[in-house]
Amino acid sequence: MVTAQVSQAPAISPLAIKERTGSISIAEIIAIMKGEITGLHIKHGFSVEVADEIAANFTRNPGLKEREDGVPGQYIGASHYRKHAATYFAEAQNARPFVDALFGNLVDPVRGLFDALRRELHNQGVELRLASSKHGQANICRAICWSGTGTYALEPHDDVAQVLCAGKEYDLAAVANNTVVALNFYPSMPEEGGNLRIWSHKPTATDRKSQGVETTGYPYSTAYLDAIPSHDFQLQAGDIALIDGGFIHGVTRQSGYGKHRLLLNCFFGFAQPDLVLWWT
Ligand SMILES: O=C(O)CCC(=O)C(=O)O
Ligand SMILES: [Fe+2]
Repeated sequence: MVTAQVSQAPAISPLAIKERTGSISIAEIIAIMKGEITGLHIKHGFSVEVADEIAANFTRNPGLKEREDGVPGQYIGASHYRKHAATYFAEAQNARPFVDALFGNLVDPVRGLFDALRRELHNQGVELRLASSKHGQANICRAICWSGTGTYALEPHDDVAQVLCAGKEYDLAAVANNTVVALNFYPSMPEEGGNLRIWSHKPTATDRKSQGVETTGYPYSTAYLDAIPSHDFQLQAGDIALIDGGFIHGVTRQSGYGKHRLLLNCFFGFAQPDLVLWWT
């Protein structure tokens, strides 16, 4: 008897991409939350002066740490990735003064967006708040500089597996049933490289199992992604990008020397029809 090794080609999900210059609109953010847009790139979405100041505050920040969870990078703040709720919320609390120090006396553009979205959702009868538990509350963002040295500075991954597998002590686990939106502000970018690449594929639990990334969503192999079309966001300091974090995405390596690539990142989405949670 001959047994054939059947390997299913990854399903292609079309990308709905919008790129423009200007200020971000709340309607577009809500369109991503509802799955109507996959990726939104706002060029010059926040001021370059503010971007420069945040980048300087990152470099001199005493809370700067090396990641020790298998994802190469330096960061300020907390990541819930592969952590129990008690650990995550304790880390978030400890890091809060360092996250605040990123903004110094500036008007924080991430908090500005959070407040504007909260007002609009409130008008629609929806509450927006930071994820929390008896152990504490999430921060508004984390700052990260990826340091992978292969093809990717940050390997291809999805942001949903880590939410699906968050323990029941997390209120945010329910967001995995809806769109997990990743919000990215770029205070510093290299001249070349450091693109945010998104592939036309939204993996299912079966896909993750086949790739051995059931609980992490990280990393997908280049071979797995080979035949899948992708889109590169070419970013500059002062840009904002939002994506449906369920689609596989990664960050291309920066070429040459020059400025480092710095990201402010957070996640949000509907936990219930009348509740949106926000975390890092
Ligand atoms: O650095 C980026 O542009 C994307 C970051 C990202 O995908 C993540 O933090 O999960
Ligand atoms: Fe991501």
